[in-house]
Amino acid sequence: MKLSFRWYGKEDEVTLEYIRQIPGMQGIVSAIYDVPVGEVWPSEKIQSLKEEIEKHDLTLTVIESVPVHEDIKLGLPTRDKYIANYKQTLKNLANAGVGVVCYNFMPVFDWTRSNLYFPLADGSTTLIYEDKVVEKMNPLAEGLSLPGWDSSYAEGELKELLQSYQDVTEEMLWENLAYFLHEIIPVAEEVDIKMAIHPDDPPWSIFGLPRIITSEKSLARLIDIQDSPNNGITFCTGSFGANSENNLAEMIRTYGSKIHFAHCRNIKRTGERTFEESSHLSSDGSVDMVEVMQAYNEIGFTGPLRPDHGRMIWGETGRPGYGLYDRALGAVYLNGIWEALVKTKS
Ligand code: DNO
Repeated sequence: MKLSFRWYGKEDEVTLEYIRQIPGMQGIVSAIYDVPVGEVWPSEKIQSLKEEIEKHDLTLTVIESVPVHEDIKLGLPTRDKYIANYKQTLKNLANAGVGVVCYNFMPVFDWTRSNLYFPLADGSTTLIYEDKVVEKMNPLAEGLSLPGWDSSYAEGELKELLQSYQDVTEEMLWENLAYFLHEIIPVAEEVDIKMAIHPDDPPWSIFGLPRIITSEKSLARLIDIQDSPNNGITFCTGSFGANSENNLAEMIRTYGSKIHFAHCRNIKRTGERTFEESSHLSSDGSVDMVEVMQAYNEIGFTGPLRPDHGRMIWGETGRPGYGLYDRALGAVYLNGIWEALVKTKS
């Protein structure tokens, strides 16, 4: 595996200098953040991102993410224009040597939590999800915004968008995903980019919106749509792990060749559809990280792997889930497990 770390570009308080100092760190996971969703990413911007990263002796291993325009997810006639742009972005990324592109197919909202600053007993704070609280949240209320959410909607636009999803069923969302993949995957094959869909987080419907990438069954269906080495998965243990029915290690073994990007995050399930994001340590959460890493080791995983959200520890403040300290501890822990596995094997 290639140990990697997410970096939000030059605005990120967690700098490339700091990331470089994490033992074993090799790759950077990033994106172009100032191009509106649906437009083509210009080659110059991609090139300068790559150069900036390489100046710090790191490599751009994954794009997380090239966002999918809502018209594509809704299956509107305008989708073809956005799909054509998406293809061009893939070509531009391939020209810069990018090999893996992460994306998701969650309607409107990306990852969702009910509290971003939940105090843990050890004095750190973390992200938590409680379904009962989310059920009562109004995504249209002023001021409600989460770090993964697109906040560029003009007044009234979000309301309209939510209304357009009213009659979109899970089955329709699958059809729209299939349409997108039939268009995109041949281009990904041609330019040698591995597409890696991120599971829905949490892996169930929220705010009445359909969500489809939630379980082993969804992965089977995804692969079935277009069985190509370029049609793959970002395997996120935190997302799938929120549902105890998902057997993570088994899923890794089954879908191994389709996993192009690994997110290793721990969560502690604290009730029905309720969880806290714990440190990466197995005994702190519900995900057995050794089992997970063992499965990756068994399948001979050589792709990028990154620690995921961290708690806020040691007084750090910043982007929820994406501070430096706890993610760095996660990276070192994962790398330690990996080293032990590799050495035991040989
Ligand atoms: C959260 C992330 C997600 C992820 C997207 C991928 O921390 O894992 O925001 O980047 O869903 O498209």
